Amino acid sequence: MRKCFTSGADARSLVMTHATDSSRNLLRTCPLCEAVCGLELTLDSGDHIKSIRGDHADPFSRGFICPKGATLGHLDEDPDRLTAPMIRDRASNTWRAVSWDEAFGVIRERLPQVSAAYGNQAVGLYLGNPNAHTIAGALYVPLLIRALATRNLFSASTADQMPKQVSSGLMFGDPLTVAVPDLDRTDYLLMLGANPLESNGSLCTAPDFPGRLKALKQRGGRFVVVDPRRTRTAKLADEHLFIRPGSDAYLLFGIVHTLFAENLTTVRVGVSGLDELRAAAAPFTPEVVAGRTGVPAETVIRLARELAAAPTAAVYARIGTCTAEFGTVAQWLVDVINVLTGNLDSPGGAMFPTGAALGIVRTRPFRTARWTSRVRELPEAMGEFPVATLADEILTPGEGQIRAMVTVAGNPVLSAPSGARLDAAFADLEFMVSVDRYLNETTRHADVILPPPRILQAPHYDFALLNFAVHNYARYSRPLVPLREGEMSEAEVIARLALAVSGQEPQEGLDPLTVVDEIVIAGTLHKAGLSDRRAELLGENTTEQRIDLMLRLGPFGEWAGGAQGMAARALNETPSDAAGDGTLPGGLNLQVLLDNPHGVDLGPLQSRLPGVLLTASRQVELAPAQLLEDVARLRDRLAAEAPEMVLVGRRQLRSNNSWLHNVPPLVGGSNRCTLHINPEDALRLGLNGLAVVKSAAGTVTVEVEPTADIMPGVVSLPHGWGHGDSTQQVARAHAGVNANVLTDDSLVDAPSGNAVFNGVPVTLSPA
Ligand SMILES: Nc1nc2c(c(=O)[nH]1)N[C@H]1C(S)=C(S)[C@@H](COP(=O)(O)OP(=O)(O)OC[C@H]3O[C@@H](n4cnc5c(=O)[nH]c(N)nc54)[C@H](O)[C@@H]3O)O[C@H]1N2
Ligand SMILES: Nc1nc2c(c(=O)[nH]1)N[C@H]1C(S)=C(S)[C@@H](COP(=O)(O)OP(=O)(O)OC[C@H]3O[C@@H](n4cnc5c(=O)[nH]c(N)nc54)[C@H](O)[C@@H]3O)O[C@H]1N2
Ligand code: SF4
Ligand SMILES: [Mo]
Repeated sequence: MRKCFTSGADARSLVMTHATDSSRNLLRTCPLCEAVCGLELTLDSGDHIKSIRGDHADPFSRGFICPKGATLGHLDEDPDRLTAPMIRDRASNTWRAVSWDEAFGVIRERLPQVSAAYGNQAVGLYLGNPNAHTIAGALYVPLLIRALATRNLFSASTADQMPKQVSSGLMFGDPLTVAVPDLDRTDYLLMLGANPLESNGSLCTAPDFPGRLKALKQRGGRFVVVDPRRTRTAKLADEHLFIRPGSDAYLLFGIVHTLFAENLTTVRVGVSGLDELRAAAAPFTPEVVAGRTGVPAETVIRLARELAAAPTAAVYARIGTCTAEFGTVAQWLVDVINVLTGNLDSPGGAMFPTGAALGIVRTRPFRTARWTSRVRELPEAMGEFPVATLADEILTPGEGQIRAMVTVAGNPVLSAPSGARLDAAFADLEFMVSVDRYLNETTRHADVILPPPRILQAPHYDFALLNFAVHNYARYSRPLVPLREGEMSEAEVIARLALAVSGQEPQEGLDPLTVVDEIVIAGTLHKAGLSDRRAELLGENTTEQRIDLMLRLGPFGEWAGGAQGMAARALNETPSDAAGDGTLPGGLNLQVLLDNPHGVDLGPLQSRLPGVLLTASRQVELAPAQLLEDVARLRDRLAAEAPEMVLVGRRQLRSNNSWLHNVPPLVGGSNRCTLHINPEDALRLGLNGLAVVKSAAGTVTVEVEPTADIMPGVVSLPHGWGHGDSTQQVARAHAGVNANVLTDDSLVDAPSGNAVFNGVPVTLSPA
């Protein structure tokens, strides 16, 4: 077996050098956002974080760090963080800390009562964003999903990226086959509805996104931003275009129309549906879309020409375009343009990353609507219902009504549309369990809260995010601080919760985590034809052994392709790498990552078509029927009148959705919950100081902040605020308002069920 990795001897000594007599330097991946930065932390003898720096030896993040990573110590020592399980007395609405046994005992008694009385569908599950950043979320939450056996599964995905997954699923056959811009090699980047200078990127894992954009400009590339706000990213770009919120699908169709009209298409991958696509694009002339988007027709035409003429180019679109009424159509058109300009799956274009760990192996083409939700008959996507219908399912009586909820790492009262309605819905439940570090706007409705330990006590591997990385890379971090008496890893919390919801107690003398892991390991080895190799798995515990197994069976792994792949390699029939072209290093396992604690560079993105396609045609589907249906709706909508004022969101560098507002160095300054409004609008509407903002869903009163950086007719509120009743001291002192009181859960993106946060019609008046 060819080994392409450097020796880890030097690296190993760095994992734990003694900074001074009593303190030590440790390495870990930052778990807060999608940028997966390597961190170097100095801990004192009491395991207290003394300082944090970016890890300069990390081949991917190269020392980058943002204010959130740098203040992880404050988060870690937050006095309001829960350190013991909590039980709420409903009569007095008071909380008390209890033992793990007592907490699981209450769950074991109460939750099965709800499913016994009303059936499995009466228990709902909501999974929040941090599940995408934890090993517990990746490896153990699936067990909880199985244990609950409910179709009432909801997550932050339908408040976020579901449109990208549905469009990818329909075009490529697998919702996890997502193309990312080849940021480090592209000559031209068209970015819509993303602000990576504040967010550090999403569905495009790229530590130091700002530096990578500067490098693009330095090598003579061009970079254009489309956003109703002149963001920090827009200011860095060569060109910024204002766009009316919710109209990206029109702009993108205008580009597609032009590519066809001017014969600028260069399709380099196997496709089907080209003629249907051309017909669908026909009505969306640059002039027609200009009326809707506010982007002049000649600009639309120029963008199409520039994309076609650039040696390499990528279109990338994120939250601003996903959380909109035509989110899936917009995401589809992003990849359509990447195909039509010859840039899909091509270096410098939009490419499919190769995650190192074996993922879910799908064998059938993706479909949605295999079942529908009870109240609004909304289609499932990836086994989930839209979070925009969670309140309906709790509040609408009838068979299958949700009467109990489990939430894991989520705060939907602040993050889901019609947040106030969801708040009332949670208050109406008979029982609720939350796995969370905080007592917050959502978990305050729980009967039991189960807290994970300190971030430093968890191991880390980015199972989800490394599948979207702009450079192939892997990094594993062991827990930096051991669990102490009375503390439980989140993995074990979830494994025990899965037992408790089924009314089961852990078997005497058996560790539930080990039991589960052994079952998974045996099953995986069996499928790979490697049942006799159990003893070879490395790791200090069964969680690590699972990771080792996933790395070995992954595309760069020592056991890639299972017994069959290994036999073929032994016969020298195929090279020792998954790409089959001799370009990928092979031989990966956990030991390689332990020997290289700064992370392992697995090389630039490689072309992966048609191998990764799972469509029935084994071609890229350019005109999926479900999306053409929505195009008809998009066309009809051309006649609708545009509202006078609409609301969009915004992310702030020093926030992270709803849960970093209790960290003193992160709040204050520019990180405040204010309503951005164009000075012309503020003057016209007589707004200064406080304004009352009304939508179909609700009303908030908030301080206005006039700025020419937002286009006229648009106002912006960041989400995740609204901590007025919080028991978190700092958050309450910087409460802000819940933007999602204004967003409306009755509206979703039809193909994906995704929530609509952008383009919400509002009226404004002085308070
Ligand atoms: N208006 C508007 N709304 C939005 C958005 C928007 O742009 N505009 N964005 C949407 C997007 S993209 C997302 S992803 C969602 C996020 O939606 P959610 O995931 O529901 O919200 P978060 O605020 O991320 O909540 C995370 C919760 O996890 C807890 N937590 C943190 N770390 C851990 C951990 O390690 N383990 C456990 N068990 N809990 C942990 C935190 O205390 C917090 O309660 O919000 C969406 N909402
Ligand atoms: N600092 C920080 N970083 C974060 C987070 C955070 O809360 N804070 N959250 C993390 C999460 S969960 C995610 S999903 C990512 C998201 O990462 P991004 O997708 O980069 O999210 P935003 O920064 O909200 O950028 C969305 C942009 O879309 C614009 N926009 C609004 N409506 C429209 C529209 O109709 N069309 C167009 N073209 N643009 C529009 C907004 O003005 C905004 O600038 O960020 C992650 N990183
Ligand atoms: S950019 Fe994201 S991953 Fe990097 S340090 Fe900041 S929060 Fe952590
Ligand atoms: Mo997100």
